Amino acid sequence: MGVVIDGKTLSANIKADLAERVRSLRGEYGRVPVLTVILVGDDPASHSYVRGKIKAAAEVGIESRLVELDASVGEQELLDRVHALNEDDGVDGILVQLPLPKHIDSERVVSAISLEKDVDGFHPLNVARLWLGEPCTLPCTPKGVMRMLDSVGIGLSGCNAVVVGRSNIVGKPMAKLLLDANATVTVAHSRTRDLAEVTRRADVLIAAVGRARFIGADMIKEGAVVIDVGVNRDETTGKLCGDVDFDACAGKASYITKTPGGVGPMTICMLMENTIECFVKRKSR
Ligand code: L34
Repeated sequence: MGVVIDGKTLSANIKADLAERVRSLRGEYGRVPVLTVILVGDDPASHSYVRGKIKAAAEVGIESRLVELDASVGEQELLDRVHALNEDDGVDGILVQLPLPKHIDSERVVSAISLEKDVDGFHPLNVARLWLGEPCTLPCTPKGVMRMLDSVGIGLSGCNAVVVGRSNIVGKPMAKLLLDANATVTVAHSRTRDLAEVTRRADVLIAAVGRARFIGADMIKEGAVVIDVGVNRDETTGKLCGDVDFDACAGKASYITKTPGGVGPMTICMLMENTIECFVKRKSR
């Protein structure tokens, strides 16, 4: 049985350190960091994730504000909201929970967030900086995965890392962070030929496909490190499950994460860290 990298415990430990940091920042600057989350529509998953963010902020001592907008909100109204928050000196971080309704151009909205308040690291200039190797805000999920690997001392240099999934918020930045850690990185996806043959070569496998229990035991190598980024709802049981068939893979992996209780809580925890970093950068300008 592989060792479970427990995102819940790790994130709780990191949040305790962040709370300490917020206390000292309050002393130094006379206020705590402020995070504003914009949530559009009534997608239950988005609501659940945002609740997690608001709760984590409270735990860490970050002040959070939630702007809830109807799914029918116009793009211009949303852009106006973002602009107002950009101008508000009392707001340090702005997050627009994705996905947005189809009639809204998410790229346009994300680009409207001021660079210094982009706590997700999704702004095109942050993305460019990431790929150029310049200082930037790292996207929360890949950052959290790297922290999980680091927490158990996985040596990435020279290893074969395979990322399954090529989204802008997970797959692509994940590949770049692994590359920076000197892994040999393969990005596989829905069109990859003989996917199992590719994933079986992975010393470190990152699953970010969004398909319930897609990665089975036959797709991983004995002793592989398996990180499950997926959060899916099982059609029949209604329970959350990952992209990895945990029960099938746990015996074969050396290290493995669970869903829930794995990458999700780390994503939220890294958001808290990014909010603090944006606050400090703004204050020390
Ligand atoms: N702007 N949009 C923006 N930033 C993000 O960083 C996200 N993401 C993804 C979706 N859209 C976003 C998140 O917040 C995914 N995501 C996210 C965050 C938290 C969790 C899962 C996904 C999480 O906490 N998962 C829990 C279970 C939560 C539940 O019960 O619903 C877990 O233990 O995995």
